[in-house]
Amino acid sequence: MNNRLAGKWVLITGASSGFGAESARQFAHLGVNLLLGARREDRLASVAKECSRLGAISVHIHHLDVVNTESVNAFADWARSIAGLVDVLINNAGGAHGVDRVEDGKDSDWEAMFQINALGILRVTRAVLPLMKSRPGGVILNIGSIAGRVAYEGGSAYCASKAAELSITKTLRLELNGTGLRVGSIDPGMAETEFSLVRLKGDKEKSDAVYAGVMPLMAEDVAEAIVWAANRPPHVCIDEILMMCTAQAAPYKLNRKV
Ligand code: NDP
Ligand code: 8X3
Repeated sequence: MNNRLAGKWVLITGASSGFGAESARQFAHLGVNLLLGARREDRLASVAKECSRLGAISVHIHHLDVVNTESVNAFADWARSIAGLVDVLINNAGGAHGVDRVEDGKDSDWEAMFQINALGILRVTRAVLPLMKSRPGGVILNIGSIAGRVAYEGGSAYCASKAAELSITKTLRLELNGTGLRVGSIDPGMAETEFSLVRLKGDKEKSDAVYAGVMPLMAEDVAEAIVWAANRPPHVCIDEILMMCTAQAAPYKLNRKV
């Protein structure tokens, strides 16, 4: 693979686990500079250590809560003070909270999902765009989901927040036309990360059951798609990638061998 990213500045939100952490590791192999954010700074520090070992030119970490505008703006100020610019922005922070049907839904879960998955992308992009506008060839990749395209029972607010992500991505694609910046959405199906543990409020047994009898996507598979999309030549924009494990033909159509 041609490496067009060596020496570039890559900013990843939600880099403390799952797709974000694995993308950081795979970008590190290409010799980039990394700016990593999330709420769990101890986890960020371990990811940073690995990335340095794997070949990143430099790795910088900072607390980030995408729900909080002050935190997002402070993060962007920090990125400006260290790097001055950003070549690649990966809006990955996100997740699901709960599997309730609408009739039993909790305000706190609904609000968390819209805050993190939809408004979080808007806040981070607004704050980081000024660091990218002078960088034709820059890339913004937002992490969506099959859930943003196909609704399923128990997924109302998560699916809606990911549908919002896709609309935000398409809006940015239009608004940034002519700047040389590229914008795309990477939309995976079920993947084994901490996602289900968070969604099921820490219930490990239920979380393990989500992946029982299937070979789901792994963080490595999704990170490969993210890095590949970011590494295209400047005249190529990957607008959307929809990817699922072979056993999953739709969110509700899973071939389990159990
Ligand atoms: P993980 O739970 O492993 O990772 C989620 C990441 O998001 C963590 O680093 C977490 O960091 C961060 N995060 C959550 N809330 C916030 C916040 N308020 N501010 C900053 N960071 C936050 O799950 P995945 O890696 O699977 O999820 C990554 C993305 O992929 C999410 O957008 C998710 O919706 C999406 N996705 C996941 C799929 C799956 O099946 N796993 C499939 C399709 C899409 P911390 O807690 O330290 O803040
Ligand atoms: C996560 C994939 O199918 O659990 O976005 O909604 S799914």
